[in-house]
Amino acid sequence: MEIQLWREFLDPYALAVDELMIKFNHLLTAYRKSDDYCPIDQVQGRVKSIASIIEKANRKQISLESVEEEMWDICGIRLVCQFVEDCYQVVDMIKQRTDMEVVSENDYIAFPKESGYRSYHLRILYTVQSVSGPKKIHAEIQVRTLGMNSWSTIEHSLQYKYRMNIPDELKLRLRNAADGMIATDKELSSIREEIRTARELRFEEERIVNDILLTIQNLYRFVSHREAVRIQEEFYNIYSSQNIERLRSFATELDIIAENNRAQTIN
Ligand code: 0O2
Repeated sequence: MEIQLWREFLDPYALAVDELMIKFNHLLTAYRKSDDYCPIDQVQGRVKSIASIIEKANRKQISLESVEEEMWDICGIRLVCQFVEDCYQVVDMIKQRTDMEVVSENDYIAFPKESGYRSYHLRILYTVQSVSGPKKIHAEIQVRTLGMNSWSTIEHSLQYKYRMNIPDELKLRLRNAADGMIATDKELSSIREEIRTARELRFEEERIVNDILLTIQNLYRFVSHREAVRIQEEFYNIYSSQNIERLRSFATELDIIAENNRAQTIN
């Protein structure tokens, strides 16, 4: 295929990656806005490079004419989670969506590959509106924990270095490292409530501080300079006490002051 034709061929895949990333990132933002814990920690996406498509087609003995039907990961989305439990929750969320159709799945978390690779793979059909009308394209969503992600990234670079022929001794060490990751994931799952609460508190604090700063900024236009400075100093004092309760009640008091001065901010 000529380079120009490859570009045209890959165009809808690029559109799908953009759209899917926006959708999953939107979920992340929506959860955070409502101070809820989001099972997705990071969203990544990419269109496979032409070189990588050709290399994989050779490796898997797929003819270039049938790449569109047979290669599912030209458009790839990776959803990285903190805990194994989150991965399964994310898989369920995806299956319930009406804007993508899950065609098949592979649970390499419960059943890791020989290499030690773990991840949940979903093959989906996703419709994009291309210049020539609606087009259903194949995409692969990989759902994995942060630990699985680092292992896989490292192993992937080694595969690249050794041209898919990693020496046996190194393979064994990678499998040992994968076992270590399984143990780490289990350990983290056992303290996940504590980690989740800490994280939620951090996001709540960030949100409150942002609201307070916006309101103070606004108040400068409605109250005397001296009063605004006093409020600002009080905020610095409370913030440095690292007491979320005090921060919450300060935010409430500030809202009342803003309301009385008709200086509320709209977020
Ligand atoms: P790249 O550069 O990441 O795109 P599936 O049918 O998808 O459930 P299967 O049959 O293993 O699983 O498919 P395939 O095509 O071999 O693998 C799909 C993708 O999964 C790979 O894409 C990798 O991203 C990832 N993957 C699968 N096995 C391994 C593994 O042993 N190690 C690592 N690091 N990743 C793996 P690409 O095209 O190989 O790579």
